[in-house]
Amino acid sequence: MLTIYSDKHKLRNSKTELVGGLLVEPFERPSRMEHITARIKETGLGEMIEPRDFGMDPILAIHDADFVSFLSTAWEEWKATGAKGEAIACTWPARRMVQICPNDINGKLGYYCLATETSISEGTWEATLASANVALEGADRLADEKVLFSACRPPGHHAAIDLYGGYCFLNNAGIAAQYLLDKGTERIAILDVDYHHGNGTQDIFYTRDDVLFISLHCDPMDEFPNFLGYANETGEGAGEGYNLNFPMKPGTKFDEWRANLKQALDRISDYAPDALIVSLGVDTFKNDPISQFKLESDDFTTYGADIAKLGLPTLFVMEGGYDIGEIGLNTVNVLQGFEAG
Ligand code: OKP
Ligand code: ZN
Repeated sequence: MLTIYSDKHKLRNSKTELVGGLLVEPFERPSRMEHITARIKETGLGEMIEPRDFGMDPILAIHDADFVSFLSTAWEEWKATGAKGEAIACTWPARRMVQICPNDINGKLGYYCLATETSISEGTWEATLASANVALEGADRLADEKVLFSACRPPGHHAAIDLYGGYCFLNNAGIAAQYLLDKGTERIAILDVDYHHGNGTQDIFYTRDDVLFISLHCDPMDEFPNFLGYANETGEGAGEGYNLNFPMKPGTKFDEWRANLKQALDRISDYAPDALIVSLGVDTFKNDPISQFKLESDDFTTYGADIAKLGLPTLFVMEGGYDIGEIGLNTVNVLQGFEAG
C-alpha cells in the first residue's frame, strides 16, 4: 500500500495544550507520525511519497475564505501583540451575543475556535497546508490505486467550514472527498472510526446526499466534542438520511464496537458509493491516554479486514491516536488487515 507523507508535519509542534487547568505538552505531537512511519518501514507496508502542492482551490471548495485567511496569518497577528505564549482563544460569541468577526486577534480566535485546548503556534499553518496536500495526493491517486494511506498530521475531522479546534485546522478528509467529487466521482462515503465524533466532517456535508457520513465514537454526552455527534443527527434537507452516528459509552469493547461497524458497513453497501474515505483514528485503543474505549491491537487488524470486504477504492486519512508507543502498530494493523481482507 502506498503512503503519502510530508516531513512538514513536524512544523506543527505546539508547546501548549490546556488540560486540567494546566498548559502541558500537547498529546497531538510530532512523534506520533514518526512512530507511524517507522512502523510502515519496519513492516514493509509499501512506498512513501511526498504530496504535490494542489494550491488553494480544493481547500476553498470546503472552507470559508475568511477562515482560511485567518489561519494563514493568525500566528503573525498573535506575535505582533507581544504575547509570550501560543495563541489560545479565550472569548466566544456565546448565546445571545453577536456573531461577528472582530479585528482584535483575541476576538478572531474566539470567533473561529471551537475548543480552547488547541493552541496556534509557529509553523502550524505550514504543517496544516501540507497535511491537506497529503490528503489530496491520496485522493488524486485513488484513480490508479485500490487503497492508499494519507498520513495526515495535524488531523482534520473536528475542523468545520469556519471552525478549528480539537487539534484540527482544515478538514483533510472533507477536502479529499470534495476533490474527488469535483473530478467526476458521484458518491463518496466517509467512515470515521476515530474515538471522537467527526463533528467538522458531519457539519460540512450535513445537507448533502453526495457524501454519506458515518461516525463511530464515544457518546458526546460523555466525551469531546460534546455538542455534536448524537444518534438523532441524521442529516437535513437533501442530506436527510445521509448522516449516521453510532455513539457508544465509555468502556466500550471491540465486540460492541464491531457490531456497530457492521451496521455502518451495511449502510455504506446500500449507498453503493464510488469510493470510501476512512477517517482513521486509533484512539479507540485500550491504553490511549485521553480515550475510554477498550480495543486491543489485534482488533485493529480485524476491523481493517472488515472494511476491505466492501470492495471499494479506499483512502485512509489519519486522524487521532495518542498512545505514542503503540500508535504505529495499531495504525499499520488496520492497513495490513485491509490488505489481507
Ligand atoms: C482529536 B481527535 C476532553 C478534552 C478533549 C480534545 C480532544 C481532541 C481529539 N476532556 N480534548 O479526534 O483525536
Ligand atoms: Zn480522536
